[in-house]
Amino acid sequence: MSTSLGKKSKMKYDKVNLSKRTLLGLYKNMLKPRMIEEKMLILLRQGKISKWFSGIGQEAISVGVTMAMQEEEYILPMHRNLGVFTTRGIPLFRLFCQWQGKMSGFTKGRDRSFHFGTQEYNIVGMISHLGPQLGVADGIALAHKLNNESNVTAVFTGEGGTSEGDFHEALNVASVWQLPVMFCVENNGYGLSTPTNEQYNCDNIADRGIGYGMESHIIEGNNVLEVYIKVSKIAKSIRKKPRPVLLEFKTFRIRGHEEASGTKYVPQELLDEWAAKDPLMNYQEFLKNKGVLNEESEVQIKEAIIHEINENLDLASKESTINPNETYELNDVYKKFQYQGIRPSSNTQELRFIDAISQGLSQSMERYDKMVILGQDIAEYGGVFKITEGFTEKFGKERVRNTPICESSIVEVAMGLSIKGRKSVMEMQFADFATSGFNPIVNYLAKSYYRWNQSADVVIRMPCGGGVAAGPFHSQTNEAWFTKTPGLKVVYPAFPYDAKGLLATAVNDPNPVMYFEHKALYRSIRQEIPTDYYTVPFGKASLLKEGNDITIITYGAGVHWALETLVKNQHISADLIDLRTLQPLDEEAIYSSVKKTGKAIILQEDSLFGGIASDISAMIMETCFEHLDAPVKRVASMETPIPFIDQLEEQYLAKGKFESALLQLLAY
Ligand SMILES: Cc1ncc(C[n+]2csc(CCOP(=O)(O)OP(=O)(O)O)c2C)c(N)n1
Repeated sequence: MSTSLGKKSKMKYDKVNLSKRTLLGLYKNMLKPRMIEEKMLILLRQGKISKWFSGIGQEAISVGVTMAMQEEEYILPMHRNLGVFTTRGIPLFRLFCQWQGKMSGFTKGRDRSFHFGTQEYNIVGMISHLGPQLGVADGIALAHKLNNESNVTAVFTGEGGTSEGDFHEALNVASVWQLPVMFCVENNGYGLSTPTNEQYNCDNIADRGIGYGMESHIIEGNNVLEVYIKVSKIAKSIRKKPRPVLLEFKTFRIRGHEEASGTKYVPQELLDEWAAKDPLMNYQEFLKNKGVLNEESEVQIKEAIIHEINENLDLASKESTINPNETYELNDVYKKFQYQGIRPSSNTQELRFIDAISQGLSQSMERYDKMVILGQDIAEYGGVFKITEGFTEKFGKERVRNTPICESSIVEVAMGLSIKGRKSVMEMQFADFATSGFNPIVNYLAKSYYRWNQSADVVIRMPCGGGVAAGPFHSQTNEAWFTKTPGLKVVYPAFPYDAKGLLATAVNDPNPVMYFEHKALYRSIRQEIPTDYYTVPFGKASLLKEGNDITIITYGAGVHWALETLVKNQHISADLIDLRTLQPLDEEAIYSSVKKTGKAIILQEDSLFGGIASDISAMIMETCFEHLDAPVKRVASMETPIPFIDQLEEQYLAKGKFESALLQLLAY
């Protein structure tokens, strides 16, 4: 053991009424991560591992909290919480494989260090962005609450992470919904090089509890008995009376942020002061004074741990390195989904686009009695577009949940629900506001299955699009932000029939689906559609018109613009392809049509650069070059933000440019 007590210890352990077994258990559980870390520091110096975030000096928190939890309860740890993983009994072989990027780790070499979760041990690891897991803990806790399970969820963050919006959003949501979560803040003095007085401006982070209407406690984080006893008591009381509690653990980061960055910026007195409060050495001394531990048993315990470390490290090092295989990687981006075609019944009714979405959503809620809908103003008010009108009467407020204005947190809650096996549909009030939930969508939902095979069974409904004189923040069609991100599916219907059937499939699919619904179509497009439940497959475009001279490829409102143009120009013989889903994309439908017609025009409502039209154009060029009689043409909106007033919006939108571009290409 390299850490010494420095000055004489000031740590006080109150008289406790714990069994010898528990006292020793706490000791062994703290000793193991300490000894693993000391070994890792050696390997790091030898260049055998790439990075290490040390939790030395903070083990009492990981261990005390984990031992206060029940096995079936979820813990969401951070990068310094090795003690959570070891106390939960994860085999060291698997941990070492994880850090070495081997197949027997938890992410098949796809993610590093503690960035993984495991349902087997009820642990959900962090993503680099620190804050998002706080909201994920809310989602897990919500599922427990809805299931009437009296479980607590514990989630960790550093004091640096509390400055992120995710922290505020997650605590606020947990308080409003009274979710059984312990928010564990490890206040270790520094966030990378930033001291606490440059991070927040209040005495204690626990003081913020009052602002959230939440009980909070300050706990001496280096005193394992205090951590274990207090957290056990709090967890027990949460199980009886579900509610969130904010816990601030006072501790110190004794080593650098990560090993390469050092501690030069930390005053030596502080390091000395906290070295004297080392949680392990002090506790070891206490156990010896109490007669629970002696020199001989100490040596025995350490030898057993050294043996376990060396044996497993040896095994992990012998495992062969990953053999890259493209197909294998690609097959793990999305969870396998066996599409079940459910045919529509013969009963039909004429519905507007908006009613078809509402009916589809309602039928999915009937089909999945655990499915939850989340969104702003969606309960009694029925949503700003009235899609969920009448839903609370039908499904209850527990399943049709009004949320505070916190898009990030709600995406994270949806992720947490998925971890607990519940489907959810989130209504983004306007697609534009996805920016406020962007991080968890593209980093958490999208990457989770690839990273540790945890699917995000979430649909995000995105009311989008222009032509409604709503200006730059209520009119965007931002599908390109998501088609660019592997792991997401993107759906964009143009007709009531497809809207209803594709929404059913989106809910059935266990992968995260961005479901775009164009606001201008809501009340303007009607269709006779089946009344009962049915599905429409992803990745199958619809050929709306058949012709020989040109292929028009579009989706969403673009489909209706193209139809209008063709009605006006009856002489044009065109294939009109409505893509319906952008990810997966029906490449076959595009290629076979272009090979037949020899000309392709792609119409997209979004501004041109970086939109999906560019990719489709490149794909046609790469695949159908020999069949082309003209350059592929893209028609899109102007390269400006979308303006408010009619005249400017009309000028902006691609609609006005389509006809002339089409005629020009035909004449080429
Ligand atoms: C969104 C985001 N911003 C910045 C970082 C870089 N970063 C990683 S850890 C860290 C410090 C975190 O401090 P704290 O939350 O106090 O935890 P500690 O490392 O002290 O345990 C920073 C700035 C990041 N990973 N994510």
